[in-house]
Amino acid sequence: MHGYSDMTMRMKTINEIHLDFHFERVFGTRPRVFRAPGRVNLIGEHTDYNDGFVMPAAVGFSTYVAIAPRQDRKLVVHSEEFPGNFEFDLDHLPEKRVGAWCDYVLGVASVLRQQGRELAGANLLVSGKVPIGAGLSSSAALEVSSAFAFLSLTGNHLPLPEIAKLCRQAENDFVGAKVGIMDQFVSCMGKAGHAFLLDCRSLEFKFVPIPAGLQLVVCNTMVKHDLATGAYNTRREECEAGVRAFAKWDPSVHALRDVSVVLLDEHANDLPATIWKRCSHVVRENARTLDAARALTTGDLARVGELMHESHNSLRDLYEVSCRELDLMVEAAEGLPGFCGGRMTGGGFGGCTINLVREENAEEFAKRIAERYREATGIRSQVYLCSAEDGAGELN
Ligand code: GAF
Repeated sequence: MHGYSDMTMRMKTINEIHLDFHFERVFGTRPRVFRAPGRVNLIGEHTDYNDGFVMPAAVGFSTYVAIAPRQDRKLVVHSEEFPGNFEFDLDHLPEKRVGAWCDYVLGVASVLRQQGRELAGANLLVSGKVPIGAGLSSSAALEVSSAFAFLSLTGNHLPLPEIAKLCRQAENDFVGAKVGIMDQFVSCMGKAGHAFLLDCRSLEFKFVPIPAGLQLVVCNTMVKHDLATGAYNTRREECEAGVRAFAKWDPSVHALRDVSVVLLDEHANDLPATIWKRCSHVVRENARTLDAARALTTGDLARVGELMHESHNSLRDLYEVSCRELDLMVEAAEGLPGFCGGRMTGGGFGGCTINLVREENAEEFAKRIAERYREATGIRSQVYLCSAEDGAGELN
């Protein structure tokens, strides 16, 4: 991934080496270093916790966790970017969030312990390079890199989907954000050059190659969102209310995934308007995601673009998780040379848009969309030229 030049790529390597040295300076030993990426979601928004389909890709922004064992039962957690140094007694870990960034690390430790897995005293140094609150899943990147780091100390090996599940549980139960599995899963399983279509019920997935010559351009509105605040959890509760209603009409419904468009439309007037709007988004977004995976596979970018456009409108009007700045950023892309499709990405209420842009036009697109957005809002945005990257792992 790079900004307007290839600077970020070179910086990343320097950062990784720097993290090693920094750790040694602070803790006096050499660490092992683990990396987990953030993600963009091409389509399939707010479908994961409804047992539906998503199509994300891991991107080059990552969180790094350097770790080395301690002889005592302490967990000492520092960061290069985030404020505060934390020290916990492993045998008396807090049971609930302490209200700081270290909650994502603690949450993972706490779930590992609940699962009866051994935890060893450790020093950790975190370097978070995923923009925070931008909808690029900085939390999942921190959870997954922490999980890899903790497991390495005790030599425990877990299949990647299990790591993704334990990280989601950490965020659900410890941090209190009732997120689905998408972000943790893609952070673990991403593959360079590919998005992947994930069935969030069975966790079966299929890699979908991103057509050659296409760049992922991520535009940050600079409006921050916070998933742990109420709106995300409220959407989830509204979906659950929908499921309870549909299950009365059709007992085979266990999640919105099971609601067909026909059943949805039959009951358009039987549900409170807000609940119906939420259900309508999810049911149709699932269909759009499957359709988009087919279209991307066959290189039908015009169709992918249409589906992304419909997805954004649905998130804006039915699911009501967009905001003025996201809408303006989506509009700002329209008509720019090389633009194939765009929409808000992630939980919403701020954050980023994802745009599919022909590679040869990407630099110019980045410049022009930033100008248009600034004219419309007065806000100086950040635009990242990304490609799909590999999921989490250890650095050599
Ligand atoms: C956030 C959540 F973490 C995901 O699980 C998903 O629900 C997404 O919002 C919306 O699609 O990123």
